[in-house]
Amino acid sequence: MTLIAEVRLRRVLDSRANPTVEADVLTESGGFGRAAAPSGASTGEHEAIELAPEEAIAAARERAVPRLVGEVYAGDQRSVDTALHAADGTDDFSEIGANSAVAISMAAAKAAGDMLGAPLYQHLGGAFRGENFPIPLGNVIGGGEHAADATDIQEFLSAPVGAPSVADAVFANAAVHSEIHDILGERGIPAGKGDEGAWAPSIDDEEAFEIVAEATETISKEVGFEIGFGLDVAAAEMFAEGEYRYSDRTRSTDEQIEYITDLVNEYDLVYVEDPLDENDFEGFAGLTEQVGEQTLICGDDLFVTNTERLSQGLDEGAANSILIKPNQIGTLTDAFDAVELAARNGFDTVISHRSGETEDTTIAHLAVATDAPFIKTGAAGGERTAKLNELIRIAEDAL
Ligand code: 2PG
Ligand code: MG
Repeated sequence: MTLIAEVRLRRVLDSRANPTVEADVLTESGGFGRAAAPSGASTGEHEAIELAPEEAIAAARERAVPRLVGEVYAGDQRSVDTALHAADGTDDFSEIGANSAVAISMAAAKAAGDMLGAPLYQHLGGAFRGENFPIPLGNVIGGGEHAADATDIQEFLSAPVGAPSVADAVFANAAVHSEIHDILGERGIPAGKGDEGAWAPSIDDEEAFEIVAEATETISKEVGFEIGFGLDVAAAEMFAEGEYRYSDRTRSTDEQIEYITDLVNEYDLVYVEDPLDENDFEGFAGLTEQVGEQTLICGDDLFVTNTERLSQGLDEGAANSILIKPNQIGTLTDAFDAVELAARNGFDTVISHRSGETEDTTIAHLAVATDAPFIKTGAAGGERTAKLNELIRIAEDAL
């Protein structure tokens, strides 16, 4: 094991053309790792704090870098991340910024893998992974906070659950994305794309359900394996003063639970993320009781990759799966702890991108390393395909 020799931090562009933090970590033996922080738009209220990149970089240079250089072994991830927490001193990374923390944490892991001559997924735990590969959930139509004047529901996700390989799954999602473009064209509906590369037409949710059901069915027949679909409702974004505000109506919590239950039954949804407000553990538990046997109810803004919030969810039976976003919690160690707690308790894990992304591929490795059943990383767009193509390469290498 060799010590961290240098940490470099800079501002680079993300997919929304906003600045974000990129970190390089170099080790004394010549290992090199580079990683960039992603950034959310529909962020959870309980997430670790992202600072303005310049501020995060200045604070990390002053407080974190001296605790890492010459002090910590790059391959000892827990020590790297403990040093980041110590440098920050708060419980939400509000001093050095979760964006600086996560970039350094991921870059250190990459430097350690490089030093060992191992791909990142192997360094992060590939030796303990099973025979499965993560199924990519591909955002094909969306709106919410990711596009103006589009659907209320944030993401309609193609889910190729019957795909025989990662590559088949990736290409199936791309085919669904393209089929939807054709259907929109036939209907005379113009559509640009939202932040994650999904089509963002000016249609209501009902029409989006019709179109996605038709497209997944068509492509499923074409490829010869099952393609279902799911949702990220991102319900916290439409929750105000105790009710869910859709474009055409409002729903009470009970009505929202009934609505989602009906959708699960009508469309055989395989996945529903954040169907209720981020503080409504009770509502999540009620819905999970109704449909938890037949679909995944996933907590994103509800859990924010945080083991304390996940523990509460486990106690209350709220959801049956968790979204994992390293930047929500600030370090890889914290993200791994959440994965482990979830897996030990029978929750499925979904490793996820953010709406603001870079060409960084760490989450593809993280999904394989942790044997996650799902990865949510879009269907189209360079910053999304960077992860999907990396999954294809990893599969060729290891699965
Ligand atoms: C989500 C994410 C990613 P954002 O809500 O799951 O799809 O969006 O990064 O904007 O929080
Ligand atoms: Mg979400």
